[in-house]
Amino acid sequence: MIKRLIQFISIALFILILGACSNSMNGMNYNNMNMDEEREVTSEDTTTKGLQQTVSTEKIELNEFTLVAQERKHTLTEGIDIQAWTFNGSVPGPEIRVQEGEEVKIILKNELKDPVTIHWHGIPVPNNMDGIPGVTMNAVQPGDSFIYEFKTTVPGTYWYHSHQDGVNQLDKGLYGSFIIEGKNDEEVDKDYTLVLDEWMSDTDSDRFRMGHDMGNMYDIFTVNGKNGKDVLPLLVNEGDKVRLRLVNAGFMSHKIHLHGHEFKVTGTDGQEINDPELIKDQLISIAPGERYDIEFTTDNLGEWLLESHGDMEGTDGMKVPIKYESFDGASTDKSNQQEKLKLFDLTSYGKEGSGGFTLDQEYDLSYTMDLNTGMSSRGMVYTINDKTFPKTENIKVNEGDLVKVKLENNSTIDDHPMHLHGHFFQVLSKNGKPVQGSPIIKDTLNLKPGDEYVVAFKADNPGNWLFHCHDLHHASAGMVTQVTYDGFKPQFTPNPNANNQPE
Ligand SMILES: [Cu+2]
Repeated sequence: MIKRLIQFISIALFILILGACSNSMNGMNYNNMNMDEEREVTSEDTTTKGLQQTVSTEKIELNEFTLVAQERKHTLTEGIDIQAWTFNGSVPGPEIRVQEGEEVKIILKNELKDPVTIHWHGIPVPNNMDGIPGVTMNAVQPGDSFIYEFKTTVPGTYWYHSHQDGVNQLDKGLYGSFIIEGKNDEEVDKDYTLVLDEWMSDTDSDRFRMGHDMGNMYDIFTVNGKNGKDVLPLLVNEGDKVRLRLVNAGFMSHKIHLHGHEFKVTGTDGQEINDPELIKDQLISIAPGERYDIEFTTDNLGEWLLESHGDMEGTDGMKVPIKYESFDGASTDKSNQQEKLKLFDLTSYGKEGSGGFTLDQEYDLSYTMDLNTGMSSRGMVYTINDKTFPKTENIKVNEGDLVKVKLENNSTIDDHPMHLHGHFFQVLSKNGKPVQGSPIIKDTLNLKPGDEYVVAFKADNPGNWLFHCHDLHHASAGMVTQVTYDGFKPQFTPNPNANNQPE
């Protein structure tokens, strides 16, 4: 209660400070938002004038291709045009589909006026391919190119996004899905990828000035870049086995409800769940950076919704119709987005198996990460062990170390979806209770306020790797650390003129 009060007073103070220095917004690390650039998210704006319209998201199934970062005008729904930053002219960027074990070569070409990079979220690439400006490479300057090359070792659902000034560049649309199809993947009839995100209709309001944690400045929710009635339906036939790959590219969690069908959660963050059972009418809460794969059989002729639940302003616009092609009647399914259904619990789902780690085994290293919210003279900060990046203490490892990390969210109102680069970790316990059911292997783990998790990983990929919150408002305001390998030397020289902004 006292903590809550302190937090409330902190936020109130923060608003006062903001009000007093609204013209110096650019000088603040918090949000790091350029008001002029952000103002484009209104329908009558002139900043989209002269820009080419976005194209629909293409599927790339090659192992060598080019991604061009470029500015476009994008229509979220009729009447709402935004100035978007895109890969290959679409929001999301191309859906990349490659096979397990392939060598891929991706040329990033930057046609924007700001530097960019690409990070392959969740894919354990070599460190120099991880796309972190100032940590693994220099940001790719306007007009320049960079070649990424790596092997697709672990099949699953991943995504890619710029890691330069991410809080702004992801907000503008610089992301896409990356699917590695496995040799032993179960055959399905339909395989759809759904990328979730949020946008702002009005960035000039008081609500915007109050910042991310006061009310909600994101009021337009999208699936594959489209809102409301413009969301493309999923077409199915009776008897189809359907796989949906849900990817959250936004900065908010979304609770997704599949209507009319039983389903299984078959994977998360690119890793299979052991022997998942059928469930129904449970909400899959998907946090920023996370992925969930679900599968169902189309045994209920009609037209159904896959919809977001909750009472946020944007919730209403995040609905995907599922249409049986042979159905020509009127849909009887209705939205029930306000209904508080059971939340899917990953920590007691599927069958036990070996994930490689146990709570009581020996570890070479143990770390604790105390995640918290605080105030500084610059405004709100998000801390790891009371420090903000780049002053946070690194998690120092030797190659081969078995590392145990206890994560504690001591913020009173903020979720922290923590993402580790270059490695998967196994989730061993939640709030002191060992994980039941299937082993949980992830790269992004959401901590609600008060949550405490113990995770473990093997230091098997030498480099300097970010470990950070994927609410990038929190990352840009401090919640970033690194896992660093003893003796590792990056293969690039940081260029002080590259404007590297890793968080
Ligand atoms: Cu956070």
